[in-house]
Amino acid sequence: MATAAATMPPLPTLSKQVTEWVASVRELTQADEVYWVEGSDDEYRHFIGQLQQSGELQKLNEAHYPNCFLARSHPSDVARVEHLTFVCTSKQEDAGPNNHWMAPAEARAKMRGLFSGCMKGRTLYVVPYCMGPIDSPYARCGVEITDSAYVVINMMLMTRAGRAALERISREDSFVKGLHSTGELDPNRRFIMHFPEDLAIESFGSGYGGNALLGKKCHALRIASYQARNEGWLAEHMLIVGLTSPQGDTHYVAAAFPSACGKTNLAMLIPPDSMPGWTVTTVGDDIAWLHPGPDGRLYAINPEAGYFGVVPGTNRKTNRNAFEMIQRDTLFTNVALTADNQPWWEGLDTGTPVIDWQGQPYAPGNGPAAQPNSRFTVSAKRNPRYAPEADSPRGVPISAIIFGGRRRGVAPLVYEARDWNHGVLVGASVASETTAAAIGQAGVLRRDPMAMKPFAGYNYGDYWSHWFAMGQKLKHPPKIYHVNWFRRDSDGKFLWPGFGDNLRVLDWVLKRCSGRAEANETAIGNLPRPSDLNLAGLDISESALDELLSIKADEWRAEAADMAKYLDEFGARTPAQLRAQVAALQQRLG
Ligand code: SAT
Ligand code: MN
Repeated sequence: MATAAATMPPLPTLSKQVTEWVASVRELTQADEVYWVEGSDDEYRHFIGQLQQSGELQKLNEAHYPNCFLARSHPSDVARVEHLTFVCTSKQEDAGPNNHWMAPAEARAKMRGLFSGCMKGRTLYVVPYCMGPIDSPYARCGVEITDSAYVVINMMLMTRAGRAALERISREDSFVKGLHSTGELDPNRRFIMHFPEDLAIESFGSGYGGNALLGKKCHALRIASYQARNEGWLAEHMLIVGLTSPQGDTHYVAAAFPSACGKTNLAMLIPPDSMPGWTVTTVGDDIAWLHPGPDGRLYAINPEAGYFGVVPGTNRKTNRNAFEMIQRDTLFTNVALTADNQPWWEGLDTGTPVIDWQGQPYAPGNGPAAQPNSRFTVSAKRNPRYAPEADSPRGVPISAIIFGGRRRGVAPLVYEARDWNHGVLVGASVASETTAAAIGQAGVLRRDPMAMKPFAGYNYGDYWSHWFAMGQKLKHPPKIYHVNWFRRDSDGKFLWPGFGDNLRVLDWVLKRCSGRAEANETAIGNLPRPSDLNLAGLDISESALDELLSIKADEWRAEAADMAKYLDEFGARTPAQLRAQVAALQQRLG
């Protein structure tokens, strides 16, 4: 990697749009040097070496965690910042009450001030990347300019970054422009701005995850959801999992849950011993781009190429695949350390922390040893159950869509929507307790329709209309479900074991999809009876099952009324069809 040579764009056919934009950013930021990322393994190793030298990365115990490194972020910069994240459309109502809005001119001026001269004495890295298989018509490209080498190596793991992406960009001459600087990490000078009408993102003052790896939430969800609406597809906060039954048929399921609610665990599920013969493979763990296919079914690609997963709680029992996956070639951010320099986190059943996530001697009085939103970054190829179809340019056909949240009450273990249009209400009704994935109080119940509250790049009212319109385009739409793995009893104990045992619910879902399972028709949708679920080998009480698989009409009447009130926030943009679905639900509830 010769930095001097890298000031020259590497392709003779390089799009002028890219070179002119890079030149203008260089002028604005006053960067000393420009480096174009090629995407090679040698280059990755070089960046790792550079970050070790600067002290930004620390090598972990090579015998136990080969090629693994630890990064510590600033203690005030450990999660997404929803209150500092803006969608800057020309008209405020296009961003909707679900987004913070700023007028584009005002936002651009503010960001110009912040970016002005901010890379003096530093290198500007140009990261061309492709979201999705490089040869897929569904994939979309972007270029992230950043002054953080940590961001570069994360983008190299999380996306298809480098020369191949730049070649595609030069061919298509259309890409998302993402500009990022870590700035001074001052929370008062931190903004994540989106300009969907210009396919542009500007992010300043954070080096963390969804704030800084612009291919992820900023591009693949906020900008892409806006593009998807115009172009007739969906960009969703969904994992994609492949399930092969003991009989040998394979189905793909997409599932939306809010951040830190177990998407990675479901995407990498290990079947319980009492369900032999099942094979579970991962297509994606966080984001799905869904397109109507030529056969009238819905096809999904995972735009990402790696996982940025929550570390705490990961162990051999909760997620053996993820646990094994992060034993090598992994970047850890904000975990604790043992005396022999191994990473440590809450929920790991071995070892003792001696250094906490902030680099201080561990003292239990100071809170958890690992930051609750500490993360691993690892290439998807390291997943022992990486689906071979994950790189397919046409995507995988989706049999069922599952929505879910973290709710101690009200929502049963699982229920099935009556049809696609009712499913739009089921998705729109997701409510979930907040988690450590965003700055703010955790454990507060909030509405999070389709698990997209922080990520829908336009007005939710228009977004629901788009969901209804998508149903019209599908001759064979997936069935839609809602699950809740987090239901608790009156003592606060979880009623359902979760993790691998969630396959029992997926088994019922797939049987329903092929007309091989019964259900109990209720006002909210179809629920399995205990006898409809495979419960072999599961130690669960009858009363727990009863609570998990029943609904209380008064709770649901209150829920429906609350939903109706929530929809009022979106005024005339709320589709009449969605109001009609709520009214029909209320009528069924009596
Ligand atoms: O920080 S990220 O947005 O990348 C992770 C998450 O919150 O889902
Ligand atoms: Mn996510």
